[in-house]
Amino acid sequence: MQALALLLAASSAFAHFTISSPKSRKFDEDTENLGPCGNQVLGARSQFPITGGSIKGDLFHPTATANFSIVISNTDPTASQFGKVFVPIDGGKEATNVALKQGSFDSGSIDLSKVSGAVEGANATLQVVVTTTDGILYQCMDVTLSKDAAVAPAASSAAGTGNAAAASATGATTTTKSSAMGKGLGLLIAVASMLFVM
Ligand SMILES: *[C@@H]1O[C@H](CO)[C@@H](O)[C@H](O)[C@H]1NC(C)=O
Ligand SMILES: *[C@@H]1O[C@H](CO)[C@@H](O)[C@H](O)[C@H]1NC(C)=O
Ligand SMILES: [Cu+2]
Repeated sequence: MQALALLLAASSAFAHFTISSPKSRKFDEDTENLGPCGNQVLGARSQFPITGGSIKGDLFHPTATANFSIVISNTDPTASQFGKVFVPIDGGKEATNVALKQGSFDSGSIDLSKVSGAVEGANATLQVVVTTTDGILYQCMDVTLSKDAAVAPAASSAAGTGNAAAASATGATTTTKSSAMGKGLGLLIAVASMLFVM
């Protein structure tokens, strides 16, 4: 039965949260709780639009709150540089304590045009800090700002709802449920085969 307890503990820590766009630094669920950036170093940069971009990801916990911050820098920002400038979403609101639900999430449309230093060609690092049942988790994305970078599809911005992140999460619930079911089934099979051995 000790093996079963271990198995259950391992499955509940699975993934925490991931970022799908823009490209994030390496994801390691075991170090995602280490700030800044889940203990990952500066990586390859992708292009991010100055206006109309968004940060997308997947949450593997029922609920969480998220802070989305940006540091305009050519080098890997230090822990104390993050959390000073939050990306403006929904017409200027700072993206702090954004409520997320399990499944896909989206920051909503980001307008960096009034952020100091956010000019064409500037390098920056975005950090998403998620507070959830197992603590505070970090993920970073290294970008180069560009007016020409592809803008997020209009559907994801959910303009006017005041909570783009929560609103867009509903659409993806089914996917998450089915993958959770898949995980549950896998666990059941693992448990069944263990009982068989015993
Ligand atoms: C998120 O930002 C808010 C507002 O600045 C701050 O009070 C809170 O401590 C931040 N949360 C984390 C986990 O950094
Ligand atoms: C941004 O970073 C890239 C390498 O990641 C570098 O080649 C480029 O010169 C930097 N841009 C600026 C404006 O410093
Ligand atoms: Cu977790």
